[in-house]
Amino acid sequence: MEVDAKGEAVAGGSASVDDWWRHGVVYQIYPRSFQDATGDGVGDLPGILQRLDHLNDGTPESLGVDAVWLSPFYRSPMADFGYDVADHCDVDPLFGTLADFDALVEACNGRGIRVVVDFVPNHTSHRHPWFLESRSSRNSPKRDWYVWADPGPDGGPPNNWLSEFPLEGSPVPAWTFDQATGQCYLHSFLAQQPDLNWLNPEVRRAMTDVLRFWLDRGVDGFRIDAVHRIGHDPDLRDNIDGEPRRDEDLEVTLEAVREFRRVLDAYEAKMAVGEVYLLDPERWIATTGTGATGSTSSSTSRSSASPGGPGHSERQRSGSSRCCPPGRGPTTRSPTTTIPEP
Ligand SMILES: [Ca+2]
Ligand SMILES: [Ca+2]
Repeated sequence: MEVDAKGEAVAGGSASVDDWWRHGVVYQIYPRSFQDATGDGVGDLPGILQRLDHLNDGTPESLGVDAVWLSPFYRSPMADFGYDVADHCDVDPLFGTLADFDALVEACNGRGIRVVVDFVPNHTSHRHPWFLESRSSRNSPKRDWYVWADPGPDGGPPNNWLSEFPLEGSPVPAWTFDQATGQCYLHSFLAQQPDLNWLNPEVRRAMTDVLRFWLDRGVDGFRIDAVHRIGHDPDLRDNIDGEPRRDEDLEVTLEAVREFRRVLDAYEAKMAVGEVYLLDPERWIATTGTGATGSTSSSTSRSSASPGGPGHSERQRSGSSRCCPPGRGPTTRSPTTTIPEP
């Protein structure tokens, strides 16, 4: 059944409601700047609620969007404007409350507007309770939820992997030394964004539970942040010129993506799209089976599509030398930085 902008059933339609994401117009909302309803100068969820007529009031006078994608509104210290998540299952007070979110979803659904939210799987905030626990001791039950390694023989980083965020044009190691436990932790982005260890099944379960949390609250899909960074070489070997990068492992990533698909398939008409930045399409096609044969498996086809979405990392990459071409891994070693205090 198709529904119109006011949520009323309409006859016909060019596509099934189940594949709304194929033909629908999706509008990104950056909550911080969209509409401030509380008068503090920062946009918020109630502000979005006030503007739904602008998005789709059922007439040609509005934008007529089919779905909104909400950039992160989760609890966060905002080191990376919300892409450093400290609680995946709550709304940051800056943006409102879970009740505000529920009200927004209900109002959107009433107009036939789907709601897509951001999912940030590669890392958490360094203030996330999981990382605080992981960091507390080498024997912590959550130690292995993140990627910890001894410093290199020279006291520098464990390997030559670099953060995606250079500092004033200079490369920054993807490792930060933690004085308390004498090891370094991996962060593909800011030091305030420690990478989760997706090789750990407990991490996979915890993060897929996050998907279920929002699906149960009525969201229609996810924009998956930096999904290509989920996996990494378990042996933490250096990147080497001319070889596939080892700080982003395609196979482990695809296992996770297939798991996301299984979670979504337990619900009706849900979708996900990845922020994917891979410069080696031949390897991608060889691994996924997509491309010439058109035999994309349902487990991946809807979950890993868009090359370089307009997410935070793309924004921050612009103006900086983001990374090397495929197989052009960085080779320089630099001293580790100091762990940011919670
Ligand atoms: Ca506000
Ligand atoms: Ca990672």
